[in-house]
Amino acid sequence: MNAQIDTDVVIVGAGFAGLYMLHSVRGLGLSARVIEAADDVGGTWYWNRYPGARCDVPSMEYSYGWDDELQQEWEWTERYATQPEILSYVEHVTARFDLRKDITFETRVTASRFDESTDTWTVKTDADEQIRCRFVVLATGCLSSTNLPEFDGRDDFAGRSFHTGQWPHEKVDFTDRRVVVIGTGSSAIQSIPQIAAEAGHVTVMQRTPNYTIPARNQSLDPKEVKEIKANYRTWRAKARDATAAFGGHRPRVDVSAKAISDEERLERFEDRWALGGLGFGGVFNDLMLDPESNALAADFFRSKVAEIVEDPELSEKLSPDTVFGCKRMCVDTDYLATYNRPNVSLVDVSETPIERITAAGVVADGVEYEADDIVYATGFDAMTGTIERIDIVGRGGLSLRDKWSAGPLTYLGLGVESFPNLFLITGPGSPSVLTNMIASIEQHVEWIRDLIGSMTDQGLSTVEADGESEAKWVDYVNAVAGLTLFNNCSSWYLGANVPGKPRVFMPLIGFPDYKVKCDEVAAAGYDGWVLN
Ligand code: NA7
Repeated sequence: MNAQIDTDVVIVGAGFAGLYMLHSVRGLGLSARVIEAADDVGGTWYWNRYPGARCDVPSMEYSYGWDDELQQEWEWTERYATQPEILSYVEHVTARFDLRKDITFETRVTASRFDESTDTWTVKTDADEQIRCRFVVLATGCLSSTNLPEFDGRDDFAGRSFHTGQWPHEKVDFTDRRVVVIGTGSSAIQSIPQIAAEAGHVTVMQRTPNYTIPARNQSLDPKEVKEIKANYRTWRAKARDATAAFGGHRPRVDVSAKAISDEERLERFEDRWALGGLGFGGVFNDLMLDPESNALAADFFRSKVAEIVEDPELSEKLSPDTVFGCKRMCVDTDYLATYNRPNVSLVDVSETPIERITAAGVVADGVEYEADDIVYATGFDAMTGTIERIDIVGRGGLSLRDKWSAGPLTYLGLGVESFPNLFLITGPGSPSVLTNMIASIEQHVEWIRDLIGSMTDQGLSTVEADGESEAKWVDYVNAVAGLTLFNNCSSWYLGANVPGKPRVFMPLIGFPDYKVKCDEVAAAGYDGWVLN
């Protein structure tokens, strides 16, 4: 104890989570340093600059609610904000709250070791710096380590290669070029229509067709914005009571897809389809619980594909036969219709995987698809990837990688036994990616802030998840997932997209109950945590 420290808190990452954490730590009168790998703020929104990148949560909700002046003064222009607009918002917040001076850019945290004799962490960076602190907060994001499959010959390709999650800052011109896009997740679904509008030819390599709902993006109606802003706090509070921490102003639907007539069901599906966006998933209350209800939604989606895609063979290939909503639903603008263009073709790589990359292109099923550019829209080592790339060592020399070798173990998704004073924001075991991330981030930051504040007031030096509480929590997260259909596909929620990653459902389903539980834990003097 009483070891010399360089700063009270080290925060890893300068995205939405890290920036609010920094502001909150300052509010406690403590010092903090943020370490960020990029050369500027923004996190996910700094890296994902691919054409068409947009948030799939409405902009009036996908923004901070913790400062009323900020939320009153900022003007979003569209229902779904583009990546550049979100990034300028993040830059605005950074300047407005003078956050930059405590952020070290272009520096990666490589290791963090807990010293039991002094109750401090020593954080190491790739700039050969060692920072000693009391608390470490991992604000590393859930989708920040890209997944780049190890295709044979990947480095032989003579053209340009891009990953959607590490897109160049300057505009990439695809005019007249032959482009192969690998993947059909959200990043591909957003970027393919834009690339196709420019390119000579686009060949999409699809392993699994996806469910995607039209965004129906539009300019925001100033009258509607005014109404929301008049009661912004109450409006956001309602969102915090909604399952996914957004859309709280919409009435909850408490009807099973099977409880009504075929005509009424179709009408409801059509209404939600016309409204667009992720709200489609809330059309009935049992789509993720009852396989038959789920199949009805899947049938409806397939009928839409057949309606939009003119070529029946192509329409068949684009029709998923997987559980609806098991992988995160996508939200698109003109994705399916893009396949009606003469310069877009689809290669099904579900049965015969991509064989290799050559200097000239991509080989699948014995055919070489020549390309000037390859776009890897192959996703992320989600939720745990970035955390496990840091060599984190807690009590007794225990490494977090070893502790998590069979899947992540946390209490409330916020802390880990044997790793005192180390916090995760939107960590595995919390609802995170199943929610509006900003709402989840705010809830976590505020909870961590209050805990650190309370420890400071009481003169306590460590807090650590209790082993039994952690084990029960992990069982609970698994049990909740087991009640749903979320375990029935190869999603990144389960780590199934990364070869060799343990297959465990990582996020907790159910934001409002989770928030109540966190509040109860705090009110009971941090039940399930060991404080010293
Ligand atoms: P996703 O959703 O993980 O999508 C990645 C896509 O890449 C998906 O279609 C994968 O097919 C495909 N993929 C991955 N590896 C391969 C290999 N080896 N061969 C062929 N195809 C492959 O990532 P996104 O960036 O689109 O979206 C991530 C999240 O960001 C999204 O959910 C939103 O929340 C925002 P698969 O489906 O695994 O068969």
